[in-house]
Amino acid sequence: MSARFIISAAKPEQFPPEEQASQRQAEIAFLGRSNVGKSSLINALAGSEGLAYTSSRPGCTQSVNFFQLDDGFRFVDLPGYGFAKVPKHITREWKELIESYLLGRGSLQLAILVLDARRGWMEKDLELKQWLEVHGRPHLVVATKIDKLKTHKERHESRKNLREGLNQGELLGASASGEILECSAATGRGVREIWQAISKIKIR
Ligand SMILES: Nc1nc2c(ncn2[C@@H]2O[C@H](COP(=O)(O)OP(=O)(O)O)[C@@H](O)[C@H]2O)c(=O)[nH]1
Ligand SMILES: [Mg+2]
Repeated sequence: MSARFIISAAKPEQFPPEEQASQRQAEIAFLGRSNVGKSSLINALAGSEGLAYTSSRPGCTQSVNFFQLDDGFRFVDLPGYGFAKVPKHITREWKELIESYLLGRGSLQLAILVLDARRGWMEKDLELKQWLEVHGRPHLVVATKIDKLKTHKERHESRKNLREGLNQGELLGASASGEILECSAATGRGVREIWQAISKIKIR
């Protein structure tokens, strides 16, 4: 599969035009904290390393990056949240940018909420999940970097935490339903299962 970069949008006016809602232009957006591995996951799914910019330095991407896949989907790399060093006014801009995308984008078919399998749910992740539910946006939760869990015990603990975090999130208003897919962008594990889940979405 080949994929190409379309545009890096710092404001909503720069989002590429939406075509008719059809399989060809369905957009899949990637959301999550800075540094969890959103861009790496995009590259793994697209099968092209170096497509989306990845960095070990958190808080780099403050814009919305669009990628066109040759099978018709568009991937949208949303800027990460929860990075403490970002000044307040930037956080506000981030919120406006992300909300205008998530609320206004007709071609958005699926939001993939990316978590770090080692860290599990943070409050911001649960808030976002709830927000997606309130606004009726279909979403899928993916726990990445599972290659960092070396032992059986660590993997077991991680799964337990992810499940329990979701139950806890119910108290905050997010529903505990929905499965959590595991993957590693480093080894490619779980990538096929994410594609299977993507291809099951009904294009609206
Ligand atoms: N071991 C491992 N490292 C990963 C994985 N995914 C991302 N990383 C690393 O985590 C850091 C942040 O990744 P990036 O994709 O830029 O995160 P983003 O800020 O969410 O887009 C980079 O140093 C990546 O190489 C993974 O599945 N396994
Ligand atoms: Mg990124």
